[in-house]
Parts: sequence; structure tokens; C-alpha cells
Amino acid sequence: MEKEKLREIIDRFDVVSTAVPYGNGHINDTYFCETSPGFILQRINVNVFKEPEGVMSNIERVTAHLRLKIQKEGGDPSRETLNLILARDGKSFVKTPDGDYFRLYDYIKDTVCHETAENEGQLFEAGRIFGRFQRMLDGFPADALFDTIPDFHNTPKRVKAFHDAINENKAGRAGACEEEIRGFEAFEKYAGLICGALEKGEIPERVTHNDTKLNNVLFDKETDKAVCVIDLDTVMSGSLLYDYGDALRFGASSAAEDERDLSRVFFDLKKFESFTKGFLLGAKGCVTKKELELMPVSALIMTFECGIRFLTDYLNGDVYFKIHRKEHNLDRARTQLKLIRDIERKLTDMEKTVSACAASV
Ligand code: ADP
Ligand code: GN1
Ligand code: MG
Repeated sequence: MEKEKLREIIDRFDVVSTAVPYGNGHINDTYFCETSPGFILQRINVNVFKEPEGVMSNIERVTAHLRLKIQKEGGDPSRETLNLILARDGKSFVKTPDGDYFRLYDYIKDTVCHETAENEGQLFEAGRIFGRFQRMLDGFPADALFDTIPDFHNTPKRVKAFHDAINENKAGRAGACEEEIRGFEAFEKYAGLICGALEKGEIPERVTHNDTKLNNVLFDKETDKAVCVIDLDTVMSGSLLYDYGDALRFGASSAAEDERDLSRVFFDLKKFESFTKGFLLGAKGCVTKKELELMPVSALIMTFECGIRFLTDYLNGDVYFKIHRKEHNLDRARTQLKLIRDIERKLTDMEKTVSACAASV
């Protein structure tokens, strides 16, 4: 977007600054405002988030709740949660005449994001902060939050969308990825396990983050301790297993989500163990017995779900996720397929690890 237009938008937040593109998200457009103190400006992707004002209302409420909890525990809310800057008219967003929505956050200084985990310590820290996120929102009325993307982690519905995309074959690519399609189909038997348990009331509905990628955690530049959970657009009602499983999908992989050399991609059990320890410690006893039981398979389900979402988008002609090269979505789908095959083989070991970690916290 043009610099001048961005400057005008920032001015509506009562800030004078220029903005430069920033970060590696697949959904929103993120800019860094260079003037001290820094700010993060984001254009909300309205193709993905059909009701951006609902998104902003959720973020306002959740960050206000987190701020109080962090204060109570003696933490620093200016670093440990996102802080929205209000626009001149008192709203938490600016709407442009073209229908674009922008929001501004304080830039959390001296932090970094990891695109792939470099060591197990980072996984422990990510687990601890996502577990803490769950604990701090335990008791927040989940049904009071707006459903920013209905059925976001409804895996059976994702399977249906996948089959629709295969049948419609909009971009004429189904023939070229037949092997991947068959590969994912072999795992469809797992799709209903989390949603089914939620429907039967075997596991609780909670306030969940729903997009627990490692790069949605800010780490302290010096100590590499997790500082803040970011990217709150998808915070809504869900299952703790969505957050746990999705974090492992990305964080416990040995390689980047879009690695082309599949011989480098496997599910790292050491990273899995570190994340699990951190998560159970951060969640401090708010995890139920049934949730514990489903934790290992949730990593498979969430990886499967994301894999078929990438492949669905490839089949539909790359209309959802940002891509940076031809076949980017197919490459992403292939890594997820490699991971679920590996996770399935390792499920028994993972079950033992979860039990051991649960017994030790
Ligand atoms: P997306 O939804 O597109 O993934 P994110 O909200 O995750 O967007 O932001 C993209 C990147 O911008 C993050 O990975 C992080 O590097 C950076 N970022 C976002 N918010 C902040 C913040 N408040 N302080 C510092 N960096 C941030
Ligand atoms: C998107 O916004 P980002 O890059 O953190 C997506 C997630 C996927 C992820 C895959 C709203 O997350 O669901 O798991 O890409 N977010 C949305 O990398 O669809
Ligand atoms: Mg993000």
C-alpha cells in the first residue's frame, strides 16, 4: 500500500509515522511504524474475517481481561499482552472509505519471532505461554465472544470443503496432486475425534486462541523466554486441543512449513515433549483427563486439518493463504502429509510422554 495513504491512516490514530511492511503472516498485512516508540499497524484481511468489527470487539475484551490477570500475577501487561491504540474517534480500528479496516498496537520491543524452532527450550517456552493463555482465560465466558470464523476448526467440515474442491477442480489441478489427495484421504478417520468429543460434552468448550503457530509468540531477544501471545483474530470458543495440537503441528516439526526437501521433514519427539511439559505447567491443572487422553492424537488431527486446508486452497487456485511462489500451497500440504504419517507411527510413544509429563507437573 502507498506510503502516503498509510500515513493518513496512522494519523487517524493520532500518531505521526511512516510504515514499512513487516512479518511473515499468511493472512493480514502488517506494517512497522518506525517512529519511536514503535507501533504495529495491521490491515485486517476482510476476505477471511467477514466481520472485522466483531474481531476487534473480541480482541478488546480478551486483552482487557488478560491485562488484569497479568497485573494480578505481578507481570508486566505492557509486554505480556497486546495493547491496542485507540483512534481519534475512540474506536479500536480505523475504517477507510474503501472498506479497509486497520488497527494499531504498541510495538513490543526487544522481542523476536521464530519461524522454526531452533531448540527444545523454545518449545518449552511456547508451551508454557500457550498453556498460561488457556489458564488466564479459563472462566472467561466463551459464548460471549463473537465467532470470527464460524467452524474454523470443525475438521469434518474442512474435509467436506476438501472434497468439494476436488470435485469442482476450479483451477484444473486435481490431476496433478492425486497422490496427495489419496494420502490425506487415508487419515479422514481421525477427523471427527475432537469435534465429536466437544459435541458429546466429553471435553469442555473454552476460550481458545485457534492459531498457535510458533511465530505467533514473541520471545525476549536476550533471554529467549516467551513474552507475549499475539495474533488474536481467531480467539473464540473452541477446544484446548485445537491450541495444543496446532502448536505442535508447526513447532514440533523438524523443518519449515513450506520445506520442499521432504527428507528434512519429521515430527520431533523431543520438541513434542518439551512443548507438552511447558503447556501443562503453564495451564496448571486446568486440563481435564479426557483432554489429556486426546492430546497426542490432536497433533495429528490439527496437522491433517491444516494440510487439507492448504491442499483445498491449491485446488481452488490459491484464494485464501498468501503465497510467495507457484505451488506454495502444494508444498505446504506435502509437509503436513509427511508429518501426519510420521505422527501416526509415533502415537504410542507420544501417549507415554503425555502421561509422564502430566504425572510430573
Ligand atoms: P498474521 O495474522 O498475518 O499472522 P500477526 O498478528 O501474527 O499477523 O503479525 C505478523 C508479525 O508481526 C508477527 O509474526 C510479529 O513478527 C509481528 N508483530 C505483530 N504484532 C506485534 C507487536 N505488537 N509487537 C512486535 N511485533 C509484532
Ligand atoms: C494462518 O495468520 P497466520 O499466518 O498466523 C491461518 C492459520 C493456519 C496458518 C498456517 C486465520 O495463520 O489457521 O494454521 O496460516 N490463519 C487463518 O500457517 O486462517
Ligand atoms: Mg501470525
